[in-house]
Amino acid sequence: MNNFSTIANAIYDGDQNTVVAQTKLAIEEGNTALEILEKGLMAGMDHVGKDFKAGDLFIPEVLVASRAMQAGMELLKPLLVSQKIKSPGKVILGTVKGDLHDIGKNLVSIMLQGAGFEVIDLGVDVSKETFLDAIVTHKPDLLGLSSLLTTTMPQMPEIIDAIQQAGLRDQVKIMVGGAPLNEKYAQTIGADGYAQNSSIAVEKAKELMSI
Ligand code: B1M
Repeated sequence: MNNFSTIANAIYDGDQNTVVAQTKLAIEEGNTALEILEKGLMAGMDHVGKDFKAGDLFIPEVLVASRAMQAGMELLKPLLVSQKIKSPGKVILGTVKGDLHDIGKNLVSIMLQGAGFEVIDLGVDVSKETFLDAIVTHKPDLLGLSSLLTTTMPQMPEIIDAIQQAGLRDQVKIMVGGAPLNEKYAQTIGADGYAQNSSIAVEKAKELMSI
């Protein structure tokens, strides 16, 4: 049985129990974690995004849908990160200050871990000072910045400038991502790379590590 649409609909309805039950079923039926993620969970969240934009859904519904999505992701995470391989590098990840969106960032984190990267996730609403401290403390190979709002995108060049000012810019590669961004913006603000989604984020991270 194809239960991807059941999962997508349950995400839309914020029905966490159905998302969990159907995701478990889809795993048992032998679907790959990536397939369940893309055709089920992400398809549901896409629908939420469209209706939220159109004014047919409101914040409380979007929040409940997000929680259902996170519950499904928890089940897929062990499958996506199961293969144990030598770490290609250390990544610090965070959503920039003023921005509370973390579903995409969490997916990027899961996929990077799946590719063997060591990921230190600073969470959401992360200030440039916190990013700087983390770079000094953890000495990552890569810094990943996420922003979902046009109002928080300008945090990114500020963070990059602060890293430059602190003399740390040549110690760390910087990758940016999030729905309102694009390649041109990444270049303009002096990032080393931009990724449109979590799979491309893994490819880009490897490219930046010269793997
Ligand atoms: Co908000 N929100 N939201 N929201 N929200 C958007 C982003 C919005 C586009 C909705 C819309 O109007 N269509 C809009 C932004 C408009 C804009 O700025 N252009 C918006 C708004 C306006 C807001 C509020 C301001 C609403 C309000 O209060 N009036 C408010 C802001 C709160 C804040 O952050 N300060 C707000 C709040 C929320 C919730 C809290 C309710 C919830 C977030 C819950 C959470 O994240 N824990 C929420 C949600 C869920 C959304 C939508 C519906 C879905 C986002 C999502 O999770 N997508 C979103 C609409 C949409 O995007 N279609 C919307 C699924 C996820 C897998 O995709 O996050 O794009 P995405 O991540 C992708 C890529 O972008 C990329 O890879 C990911 C995986 O493929 N990527 C990276 C992301 N980060 C990356 C980093 C990388 C590389 C790739 O390298 C480091």
